[in-house]
Amino acid sequence: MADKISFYGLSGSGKSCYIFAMSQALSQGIELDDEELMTVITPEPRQMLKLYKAYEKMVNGYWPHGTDTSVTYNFNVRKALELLMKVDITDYRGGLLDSDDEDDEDEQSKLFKSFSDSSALIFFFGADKVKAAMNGDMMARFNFQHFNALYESYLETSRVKDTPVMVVLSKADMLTAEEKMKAFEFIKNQMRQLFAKGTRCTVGLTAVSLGHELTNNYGELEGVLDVRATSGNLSIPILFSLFQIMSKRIESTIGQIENSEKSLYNSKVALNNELSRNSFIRIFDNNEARIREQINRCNAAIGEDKNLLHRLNSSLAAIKKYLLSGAEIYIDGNKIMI
Ligand SMILES: Nc1nc2c(ncn2[C@@H]2O[C@H](COP(=O)(O)OP(=O)(O)OP(=O)(O)O)[C@@H](O)[C@H]2O)c(=O)[nH]1
Ligand SMILES: [Mg+2]
Repeated sequence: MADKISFYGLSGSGKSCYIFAMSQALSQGIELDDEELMTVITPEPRQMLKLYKAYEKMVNGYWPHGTDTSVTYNFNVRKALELLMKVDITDYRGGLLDSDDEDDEDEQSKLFKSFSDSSALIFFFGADKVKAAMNGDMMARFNFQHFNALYESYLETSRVKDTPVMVVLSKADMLTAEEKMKAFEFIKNQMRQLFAKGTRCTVGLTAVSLGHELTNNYGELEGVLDVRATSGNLSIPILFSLFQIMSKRIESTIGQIENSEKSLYNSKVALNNELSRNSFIRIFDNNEARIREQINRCNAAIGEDKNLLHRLNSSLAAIKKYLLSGAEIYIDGNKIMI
């Protein structure tokens, strides 16, 4: 089954454009620290076409229209051609998040429910709005309150309380390096609920952009579009999510190995008991073959799981370095250093 990554952001915060650009960037693949290529590609030709067409439109100088229906994209993540995992990325229509229209209630409640089965929550804030909020714009500031309330609703309704969150400062090309640093501090301050110590949360903060000096003039795209795999931190929100999904998988694989080792131990004890039984009785009631089969099965499962664990651990190490070069990551309020 695919893991789920959910993107939330007000209308115009850049979610769809990010997905269109990311899907082009990551289909080319990124070379990780271990020199292996990681690719994120949709296995569905129609979706591939839809993503490509949207990108092509941008190349031809037009921004895509806002999203009026939420869309889920399916992606396969491969490292050196081996399928690491399948992920579904849901791009909720932005208008939904802050709509008070009664007609939107059903879809809205689906959005709120999506918190609980998502492996990572990605919050989008456009640089234009963050800049306005920093300059005192009340509505733009309210945007942060809105997300804090959204997170509160996740805490209240979700069974798991430690889903990692990445805050994405999108359209980062609108900011100078200094403004970007200030924006990071501002975001961390506005979202203390996530970034403060004692929260036990894993939280990431990154800035993404689709190019340089991009502007929107009545729908026309001007500036330099750059969706190379290593540009504009396009891979970072995805790598952050994968890092979490893989960490969880490592935990569960370790648990599986421990269980198989316990069964192996029990089977070995059973074999010893069997072999020490009276040989005359064993002619009529012999369990040796069955127990040996059990032992072989445990050994095979342990072997397979140890192989998987090794592969997951080495992929995780390769992703970690790349991730930390493009994002600030905090665990329980402490910044993780390379
Ligand atoms: N400068 C700059 N502008 C961007 C970038 N990405 C998106 N934009 C601008 O932001 C606008 C909105 O982007 P969308 O991706 O459509 O926003 P959305 O969050 O999907 O909005 P809804 O579909 O309404 O939820 C675009 O039309 C562009 O004008 C970027 O990287 N840099
Ligand atoms: Mg959209």
